Amino acid sequence: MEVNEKMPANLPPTYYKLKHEHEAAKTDEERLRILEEMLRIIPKHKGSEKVVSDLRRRIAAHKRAPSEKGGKGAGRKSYSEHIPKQGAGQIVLLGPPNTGKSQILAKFTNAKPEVSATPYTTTTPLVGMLRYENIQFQLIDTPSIMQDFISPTVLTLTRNADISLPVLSLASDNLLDDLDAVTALLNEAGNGTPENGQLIIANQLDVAGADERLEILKEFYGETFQIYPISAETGEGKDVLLEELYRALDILRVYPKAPGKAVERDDPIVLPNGSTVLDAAIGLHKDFQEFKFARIWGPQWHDGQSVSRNDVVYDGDVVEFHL
Ligand SMILES: Nc1nc2c(ncn2[C@@H]2O[C@H](COP(=O)(O)OP(=O)(O)OP(=O)(O)O)[C@@H](O)[C@H]2O)c(=O)[nH]1
Ligand SMILES: [Mg+2]
Repeated sequence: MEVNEKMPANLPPTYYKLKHEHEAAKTDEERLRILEEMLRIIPKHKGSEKVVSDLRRRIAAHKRAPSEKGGKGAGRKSYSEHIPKQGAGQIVLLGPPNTGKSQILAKFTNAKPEVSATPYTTTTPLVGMLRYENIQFQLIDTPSIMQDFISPTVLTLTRNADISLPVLSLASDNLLDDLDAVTALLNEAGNGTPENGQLIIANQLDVAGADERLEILKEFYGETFQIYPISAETGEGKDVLLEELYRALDILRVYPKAPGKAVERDDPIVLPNGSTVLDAAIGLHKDFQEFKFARIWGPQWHDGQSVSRNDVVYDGDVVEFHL
């Protein structure tokens, strides 16, 4: 197996040493270890983009099908990652390199991803919690997608997400190609397509020429995608985006109230739209599912009226359970 022949000139000597080791390696195990080491030490910039993407593809191929290659692959764990959901919804950022996915995670959450002008900086998914009013969304930053290769990890995350959220950059001169790469991933994952009102972030609204590029993007795709222009740098567009994410998650918040006590506003019960009084009781605590009766407050109700377990609840309702 030859590692990409068209090498940029400025690779470190260790890289070439490893390349020779790779060629001499006898087992897949060894080859994988060397490829990972090559990826680790290679400087990541525009000039090395091809080599980096080539290395990643080889590493993924080794991990995907170790036994097909003659190695002792039986019993190896799957490398495609699944991240358990937390908070009111799982939102997975995905997209081409350098669009600002890590910057969004860094600015919008407490997570500390590496943000850099070199493409493919992010190599593993990273999670942060994104506050929206009195709830939190789980935001996941992922390794950037490549033109000709879909990473199993990113694919799995995209599949399992409540919202798969592509991030494009208004600093890119290849916006339409970028969107094609994103669409290919969404189609493969079967989660997120224009038909179901796919949301897209157009980041870096603050850069020179962003307005013009946004116009072009809207002209071509404004009808098929819901495009949200933001600047992770300045925070512009963030509030509008968060409101839309809340709406797209299709959830509601109800507020529990103990008899004779004030309403708890800072810890809502979060439920899918269409949930019932019983769902709210279970959401509060399993002990409440046997409640005797419940009273409710909200625009759809008479203040404090009694409701039955199967009545649907509305966003913002206050519910008082009597055991
Ligand atoms: N001006 C401006 N620059 C931004 C913005 N968001 C990100 N950047 C810059 O764009 C570059 C790439 O940002 P990252 O967040 O590392 O991009 P990424 O999508 O995670 O890319 P990978 O390296 O592939 O992981 C960095 O130099 C950021 O500082 C933005 O809203 N405005
Ligand atoms: Mg990144």
